[in-house]
Amino acid sequence: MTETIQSIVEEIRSNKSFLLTSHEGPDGDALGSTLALASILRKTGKDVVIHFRDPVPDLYGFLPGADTVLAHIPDRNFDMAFVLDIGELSRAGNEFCSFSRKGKIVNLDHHLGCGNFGTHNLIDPTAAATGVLVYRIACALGYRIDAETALCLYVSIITDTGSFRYSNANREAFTIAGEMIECGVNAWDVAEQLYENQPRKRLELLARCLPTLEVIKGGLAASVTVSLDMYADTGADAELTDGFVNYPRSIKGVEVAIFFRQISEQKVKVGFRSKGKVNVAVFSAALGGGGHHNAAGCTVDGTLDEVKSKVYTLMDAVL
Ligand SMILES: [Mn+2]
Repeated sequence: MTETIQSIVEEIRSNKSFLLTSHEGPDGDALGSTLALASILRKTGKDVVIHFRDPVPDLYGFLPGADTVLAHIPDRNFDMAFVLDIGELSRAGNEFCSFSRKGKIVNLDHHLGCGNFGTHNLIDPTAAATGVLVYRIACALGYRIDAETALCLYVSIITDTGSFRYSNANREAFTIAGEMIECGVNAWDVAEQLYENQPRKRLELLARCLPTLEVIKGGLAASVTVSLDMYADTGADAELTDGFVNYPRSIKGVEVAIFFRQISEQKVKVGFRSKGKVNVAVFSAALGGGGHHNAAGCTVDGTLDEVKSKVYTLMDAVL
C-alpha cells in the first residue's frame, strides 16, 4: 500500500463528515467514482454530502446514490472534502472552490498534470479511471465491496475505457471489472442502461449532424458539426451530443476527429479526438483550451464558418 493511500485511509477512519465533488458536465467516471466512494463512506457510518456543479445527466440516473447529489452545498462544516477525477480544480465550479468550510482536501485523479492542490494527492495516470483509485482505497480500508458500490465502480471503468477499447484498458481495469461482476454487476444490464437506452431525440440530432461530415487533410482529419438550428429542429440539447465525435474518428485513415458544437451565434465549442498518433492537445492549447493527447477541447469566438476556418488553418500549419 502506498504511503498516500495509507494516510487517506487514516483520514477516513478518524473523520466523520465528508464533502464529495467532481467536475462540471459529469461523465461516467466522475459519477461512478464519486458515488462509489459515497456508498463506501455511508456504509461505514460516515456523514456524506455530494455536490456537483452540474446536474446528473439522465443517462446516469440509474446509479445508486445519483438522487443524493446536491446542486448546492449545505451551510455547515465538513471534516474533509474529496475531489475526484477533476483534471483541474476550477472544474469543480465556483461554489465548491469558494466554500471555506470543506476541511482538508483529498485529490483523487488519474489526469496527468492535475495539480497537487490537496492535503493528500493520489494522482496516478496509470489508473484507467478514478474509480480504480476508489477501489484501491476500498481494499486498503478492508471494505467488502457490495453490489451497489460495485455497479458504480464498474460504470466508472467501462465508461472511461470506452467499453475496454481505449489504450488505458489495462490489466487492472479488466481485473477490477471481473471482480465487480463477481460482486453482482450484470454486464448486459449496464450496457443496456448506457448504450441501449438513448432518447429518440439523440438519434434525430445525430441524423442532422452526420450529413455535416467533412473529411480534410487528404483523409487524415474529419469533422462533424451541430448547429443551434439542429437543437431547435429536434428538441435535443447539448448533453445528447456526447459521443458524436466518435463517428468522424471511426473513419479508416482518420487520425484526428473534430466536433464543432455551436453554443451561441458567436461562440463554438471545439472538441478534438485522436486515434493516438497525433497530440490534439496542441490544437486546443493554441486556441486557449485544454485537454490531453487523445482528447482535448476549447471554446472559440466567432460564427461557425469563422471558427471552422480558424481550426482548419491551424491544422494546416501543424499536421
Ligand atoms: Mn476519469
